[in-house]
Amino acid sequence: KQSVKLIVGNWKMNGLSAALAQAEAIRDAVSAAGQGPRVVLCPPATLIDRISAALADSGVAVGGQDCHEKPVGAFTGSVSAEMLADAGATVVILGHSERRAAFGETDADVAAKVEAAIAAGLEPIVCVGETLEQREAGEAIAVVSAQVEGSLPMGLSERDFAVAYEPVWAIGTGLTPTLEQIAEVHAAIRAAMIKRLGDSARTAPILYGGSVKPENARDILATPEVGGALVGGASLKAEDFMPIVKAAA
Ligand code: G2H
Repeated sequence: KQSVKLIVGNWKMNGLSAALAQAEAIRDAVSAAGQGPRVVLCPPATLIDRISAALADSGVAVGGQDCHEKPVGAFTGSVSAEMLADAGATVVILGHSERRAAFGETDADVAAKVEAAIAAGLEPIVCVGETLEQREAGEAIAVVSAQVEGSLPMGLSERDFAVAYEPVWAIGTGLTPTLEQIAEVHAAIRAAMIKRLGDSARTAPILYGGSVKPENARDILATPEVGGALVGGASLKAEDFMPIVKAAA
């Protein structure tokens, strides 16, 4: 029997107060749909408090998109894991390629943030993925495996977490890998997770992310070792997001 899938919406830097209505529409549609996947919405940090209040007890959880590695201190502009939890988040996306690229986050930085997240009781979703250049050089598996080993701290053993495979060239581009390519990388990620963390890493879901849409969600979610999806653009509106949620039921 398949375990329950995990569908995570990553709103990135999209969403003002008016977006609360979309979160409420997703909440209502998820509860109307009945049995389905676990659903998490990750809005900008400024909306976490309001959206988590609106989604309380609805079955749709709320997450952050990043956190600082330190619990508190003189880090102007940063948000700690405990602050996310205090605002109502139960999950946090870490090491997204946009942060690795634009903010220079290394595997070691991501691992430190994962430690901070688990110390605050958050469930981390750790992102990995190769660039187009790396894929064309035949390095995708090696790059992704090294990212898994470097970004997952030993403290994750026995904790709830997920890994998300997001090929950089598939993010926001409309391009997606073939199902065979997804299966191959997910199998390599599972092997790297077990090598790093032992048997406790056999059940943590491995999400696929990168241009997941209503049209491709069903096939991607039926691919071996795909435990769910990390959805960007198509998570902003309930009408796009709900077909993906339903494809995971
Ligand atoms: C990849 C993904 C969500 P999109 O960044 O994390 O975004 O679905 O827009 O490609």
